[in-house]
Amino acid sequence: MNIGMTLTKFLLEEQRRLPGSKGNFTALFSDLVVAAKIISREVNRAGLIDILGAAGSKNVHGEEVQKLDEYANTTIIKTMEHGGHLSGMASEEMDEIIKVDPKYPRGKYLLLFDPLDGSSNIDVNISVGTIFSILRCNPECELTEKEFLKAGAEQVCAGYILYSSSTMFVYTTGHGVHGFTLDPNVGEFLLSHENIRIPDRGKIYSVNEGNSRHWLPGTSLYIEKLKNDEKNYTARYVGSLVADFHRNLLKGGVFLYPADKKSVSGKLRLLYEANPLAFIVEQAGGKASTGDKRILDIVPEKLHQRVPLIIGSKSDVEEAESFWKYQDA
Ligand code: P6P
Repeated sequence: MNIGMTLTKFLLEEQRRLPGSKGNFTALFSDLVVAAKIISREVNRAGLIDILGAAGSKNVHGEEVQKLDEYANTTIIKTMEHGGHLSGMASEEMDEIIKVDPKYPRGKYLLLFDPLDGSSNIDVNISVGTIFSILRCNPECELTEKEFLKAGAEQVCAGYILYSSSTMFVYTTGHGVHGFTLDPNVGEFLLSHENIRIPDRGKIYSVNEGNSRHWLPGTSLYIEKLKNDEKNYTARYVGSLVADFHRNLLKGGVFLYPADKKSVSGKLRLLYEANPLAFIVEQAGGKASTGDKRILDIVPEKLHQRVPLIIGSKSDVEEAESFWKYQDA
């Protein structure tokens, strides 16, 4: 592991390697890294909040204690809005887009994010994550929701922060996928996983089998096939998308949150969950689809629209897709 390589230094070196890059990214990223460190500190203290006052109450300092997903949301907005790199933001926690206050300069990017995905797991000390996606935007434009409704293929950057036994920052700008692990003693994200590649096929499948009574025929047939496969697939499902995705990215495997009779469009959000992870997985050699359409090709119609998601090792996703002709059976 290259112990001296911080995320900021790596970005500067990547920027030097990329023709025409002006370093706006590096500055934007350093603001995002600050937000990640602040959220990581709070997530890792979560178990102590009861001592300091549960969410919605006042802590020992007499301050309102926020729910962690609200805290993460506020932290990202407050850390990112004044840097001059963004024209606006969209958050899973906010119905409407967030325009940068006119007192701050507008930038040429849009940040879309799920501030703390899987936050229902935080109370039981299970990994959670922040997911983000960055799109280009004309800083002179009249900013409306329409500017955010771009196909995932137009993303210029995507990533996630996984708050787990350690805190990891994983991102792509279209030049490979790179992972950094936070050293809390140094207060820096250090390069730990350069150029992550997902195995072409894995032995892990991740799906909520509690939904099997709602599954469409193709899903049931595919999962049944995995259970009887001589490769002895194993089931792993944390219930936190970032944790399930990250494990499969490193070890290989497939995650599914398909459309079913209960969730006709799936559960996960296109713009700030499926799109960023799809960009990452394709950059790592994997695949992401709805079952019959590439995630990154979908032109969004609504900011918070949901999408069915099958994502992971290329051969596993393609095998799942081969069962989708039975979905309407
Ligand atoms: P279910 C967490 O609430 C989340 O949004 C994702 O992190 C996770 O993959 C999914 O929902 C779990 O949903 O219905 O299986 O509990």
